[in-house]
Amino acid sequence: MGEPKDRSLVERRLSYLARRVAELRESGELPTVDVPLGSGPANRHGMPQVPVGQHEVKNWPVLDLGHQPLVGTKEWRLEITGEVEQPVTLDWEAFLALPQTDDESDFHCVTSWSRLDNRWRGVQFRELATLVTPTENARFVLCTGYDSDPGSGESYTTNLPLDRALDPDVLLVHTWDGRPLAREHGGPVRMITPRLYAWKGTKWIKRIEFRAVDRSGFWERRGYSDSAEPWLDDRYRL
Ligand SMILES: Nc1nc2c(c(=O)[nH]1)N[C@H]1C(S)=C(S)[C@@H](COP(=O)(O)O)O[C@H]1N2
Ligand SMILES: [Mo]
Repeated sequence: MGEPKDRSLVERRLSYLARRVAELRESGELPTVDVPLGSGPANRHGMPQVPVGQHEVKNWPVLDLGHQPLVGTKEWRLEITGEVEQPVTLDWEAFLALPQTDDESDFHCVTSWSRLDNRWRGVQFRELATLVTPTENARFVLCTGYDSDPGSGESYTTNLPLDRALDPDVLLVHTWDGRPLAREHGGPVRMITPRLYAWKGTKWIKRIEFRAVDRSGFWERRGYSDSAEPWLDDRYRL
């Protein structure tokens, strides 16, 4: 993956995981030696490829709220808004006209399966951030999908720290393994968050809101973690 173009974004990006580990160690919540962060060879950010409490699967399970919206590329729009200088709504053509990134990364579902070495093509989240220019107040991101919970009618949403969304492997993908991303996996476009649990990656994505104040999403309001760090076993709200 190429180097990001906007230096200020890069400078603002903090090593969130290292900071959390340091904080937890300082407070005595993590031992200073032999932390069981996971197993397997180190991935490219220095963590064991299979995080603690996860196991590898070879298939690709489908998880949704019981509603898989049918969104054609003609109707699909992505609204990027909130704490930004230039809000924008992209259609399919405008989205594909942005710089495209190929990457291979892992997928860790909080229900304990991990699917390793997925081949993706899409647009880096940080490319979209550069396009809209987050204000200096922006600290969090809230994403919304085209799907909703058939029971409550509530849209799928998920929140994550902006620092983590700016990781270079956070992509809005339209292609998996050389083929268009299947509807059941969130096609035409979904987000992926390889360094956070996979629920932070909104399928059928329709809206990205930059925010000064964090706002919990669908699963986060039902007990899941706002931060969702796989190597810290950070699954549930404490
Ligand atoms: N819009 C939307 N995004 C979503 C979900 C969902 O139900 N709706 N499920 C999440 C969960 S819990 C996981 S593990 C992954 C599952 O992606 P997959 O079905 O492609 O495996 O998508 C996440 N993103
Ligand atoms: Mo999940």
